[in-house]
Order: sequence, then C-alpha cells, then structure tokens
Amino acid sequence: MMMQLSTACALLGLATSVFAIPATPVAPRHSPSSPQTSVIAVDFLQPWAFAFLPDNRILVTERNGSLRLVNPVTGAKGHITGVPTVSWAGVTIFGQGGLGDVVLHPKYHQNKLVYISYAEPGTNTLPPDAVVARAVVARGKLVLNNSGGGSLQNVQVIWRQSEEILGDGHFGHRILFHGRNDTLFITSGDRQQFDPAQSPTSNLGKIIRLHDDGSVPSDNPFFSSGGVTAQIWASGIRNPYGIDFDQQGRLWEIEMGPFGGDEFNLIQKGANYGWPIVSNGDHYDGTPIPNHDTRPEFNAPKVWWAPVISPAGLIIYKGKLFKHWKGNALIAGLGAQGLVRVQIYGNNTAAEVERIPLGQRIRGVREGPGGAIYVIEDGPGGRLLKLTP
Ligand SMILES: *[C@@H]1O[C@H](CO)[C@@H](O)[C@H](O)[C@H]1NC(C)=O
Ligand SMILES: *[C@@H]1O[C@H](CO)[C@@H](O)[C@H](O)[C@H]1NC(C)=O
Ligand SMILES: *[C@@H]1O[C@H](CO)[C@@H](O)[C@H](O)[C@H]1NC(C)=O
Ligand SMILES: *[C@@H]1O[C@H](CO)[C@@H](O)[C@H](O)[C@H]1NC(C)=O
Ligand SMILES: [Ca+2]
Repeated sequence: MMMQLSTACALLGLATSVFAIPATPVAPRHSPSSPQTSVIAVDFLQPWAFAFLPDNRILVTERNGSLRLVNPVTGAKGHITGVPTVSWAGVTIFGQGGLGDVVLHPKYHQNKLVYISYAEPGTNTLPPDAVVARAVVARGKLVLNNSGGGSLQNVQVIWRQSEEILGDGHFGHRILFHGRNDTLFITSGDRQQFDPAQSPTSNLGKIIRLHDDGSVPSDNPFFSSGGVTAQIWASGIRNPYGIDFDQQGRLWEIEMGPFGGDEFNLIQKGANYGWPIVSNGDHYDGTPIPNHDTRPEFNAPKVWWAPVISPAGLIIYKGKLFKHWKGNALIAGLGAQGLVRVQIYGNNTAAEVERIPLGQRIRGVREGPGGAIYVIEDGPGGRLLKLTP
C-alpha cells in the first residue's frame, strides 16, 4: 500500500508527506523463503552436530572433541566432559573427522543415554604423524550438574567401522534412532576407498542398522551371513552426512557425490545405491563414472545435483510452524551456503523447490521445540541459529 502511494506520488510529482499515512501499521510480510534468523550461541570451534535435551538446552559437538551444553536463553556454553580422545586433523575447512554426531536415546527420559560418533585414533602409526582412524559410535549416561555443565559417564563404544584407514575423509557417521523402537541407523562413509562400498565383508560405504546396544537385529536383510555383513541395511553409499525418517516411516539419506552427483536417496532394506560403480558425477581427476541410468539394478537418487550443494545435514520437517514445509526435506548445504528445500511427491519422486540462503556454509540442521528450525554454521567461529517464519 505504501509502495503504491509513494509510486503514485512520484508519478504526480507530489511529496508523500502531504498525504495522511494510515494509523494501522502494515504488518511486515515474510515469505516462507526468508525466515527470521536469531542467534542462539556463537563462536563454536568447528561445530558439527547438535541435539535438544527435554529442557530445551542444546548439546553441540565441536570437531576437536569438545561436547558443549548451550543455554538457549543466555547463549552460555558449558562443557560436558568424558568424550574419548578423537582423531582430528586440526582446524581446516575441508578436513573431516573428529567428534561428529550427538543423538539422544528415544527413552532418554528414563535412561539418560546419549550417543556420539567420532573418528577414533587408529593403532597403525605409520607413517609418523599420519591420521589413521575409523568412525565409531559410543554411548554414555549424561549426568548434568547445576552450573551448566556435566559429564558423559560409562562411555562404551557400541560400533566400529571394520577397517582403520589412512586419511581423514568420508567418515559419514550420522546417527538416527527409529522413533518407535530402539533400533539405530548409522551412516558409514566409504573412507575414500571406493570398492569397500560394494563389499559385503566391509561396513564402509553402508547404512548400518543395530539395536541400541550395538547388537544386530535378526530382521536385518543379511542377518544370516553374520559378521559385519549382518549389520548392513543398504550398500553402495559414498559420503553420507544426513539421514531421517519421514512421517510415513520412509528413510531418506543425502550423500556428497564426487565431482557433481550429490544425492538424495530413498533408503530401502537390502538395496544397493551403486557407489562407486555408478554416479551422476565424475571422479575429481576427470575420469567419467557411468551414470545411474546405465545400471538400473542399483537404486538411483530421487534428486541429484551438479553443480553440487555439498549436503552436510538433513531433516524431514515434521513441525507446524513453517506451514508449507511439512514433509519437506531440508538439507544443510556447505557449498550451497544455506538450506535446500526438497518436496517429496507420492512414493517415487522428489524435486528441489527452493534455496534459503544463509550466507555461510551450513553444517547441520535440526527441528527444535515448537517447530522452529535450527542450523549450525561450519568452521571456526560457527554460530547456532534459530529460524522462524
Ligand atoms: C577444543 O578447543 C577448545 C578451544 O581451543 C578448547 O577450549 C578445548 O579444550 C578443546 N577440546 C579438546 C577436547 O581438546
Ligand atoms: C559442572 O561440570 C563442568 C564440566 O564437567 C565442570 O567444569 C564444572 O566445574 C562443574 N560444576 C560443578 C559445580 O561441579
Ligand atoms: C522397528 O523398526 C523396524 C525398521 O524400521 C521395523 O521393521 C519394526 O517393525 C519396528 N518395530 C516397531 C515395534 O516399531
Ligand atoms: C505408495 O506405496 C504404498 C505402500 O507400498 C501403496 O500402498 C500406495 O498405493 C502407493 N501410492 C502410490 C500413489 O503409488
Ligand atoms: Ca548412488
């Protein structure tokens, strides 16, 4: 209305001030694609993941092995001690590893169990100073004190990647509990080794499913094979940084592709997603990789990106606050520097519908209390932000 008025005034060559301005202010309108951003806490050291406690405080992981406890009202950041020593290459934008995900057990209110993933230092020390590591998942009991800190106690590793590897790439290591029961999904990256993603005797390059204590559920697709094969839920996975269920119970995953070919996959029990035999991207040295459509026996991504978005986190939004986003995938993008919103249609189709720019590499995304969306920025000095419509 103001725009029309001033435009009319300009056209007529009149000063706006000669007109009475309506007393009722016009409410600012925010399209769903430009959410309000508020800063919850600042200055994390390469944060990677976060999880909400029932009292709305927030656990945040920092790559060097620090687990922080954030008071969302004051922004204060306490320390949670008891995280085992992690393998971390130091502050770099592109180095991977260190402390990774943090997730509460579905029955946290009874058992206070918190699950973390991290790169565990290896035992092979040649060459000297090399990073030799494997991804692991551990759980411990969270004991909080009255001064904004606490400790993880009786920490036990419940799962390990089957090989320790020289280098700090492609750990994956996101953790997701099935909402209604105590099974646990772990994304296990290929550690830049390619072929293990197709090997049934390696748990690299796989989606893993376990009970909450690390034992293997008897209804896993390859349970009767035993060993690490029994842990496998899906294979042919590259560098998976996000996993979530939708409200129909379908399991979705995102993974970083090579040069081109980031993927949004519908994960099905026992299926093979083709890495490294097929990909819609190419190797970094330019060597082509056959596209997904050349090998229909491998499940193709529902959405893929070239140029890449560098997907680093995923939720399927289930809240009511962002009315039009329910059931959408929200993907944290490092390269995309914001959120990528994907709409899922029916059983078999999905498409990107918009990008929400946030001006920084975004490492993680979670739905918080009341349906607000929280994101965490990558890198030294990363901030935890809250988005509302
Ligand atoms: C991580 O780095 C921060 C900042 O230098 C330091 O305060 C903290 O103690 C470090 N954590 C670990 C586990 O080394
Ligand atoms: C609370 O826990 C933190 C982290 O373990 C510790 O630094 C702090 O001293 C503890 N406070 C009290 C009062 O025990
Ligand atoms: C537990 O999760 C698995 C995998 O999604 C499912 O097959 C099973 O029915 C679930 N059980 C319950 C009780 O929800
Ligand atoms: C989607 O899949 C479900 C379960 O397999 C099936 O019952 C339903 O008919 C499918 N819907 C469409 C639109 O294909
Ligand atoms: Ca694939």
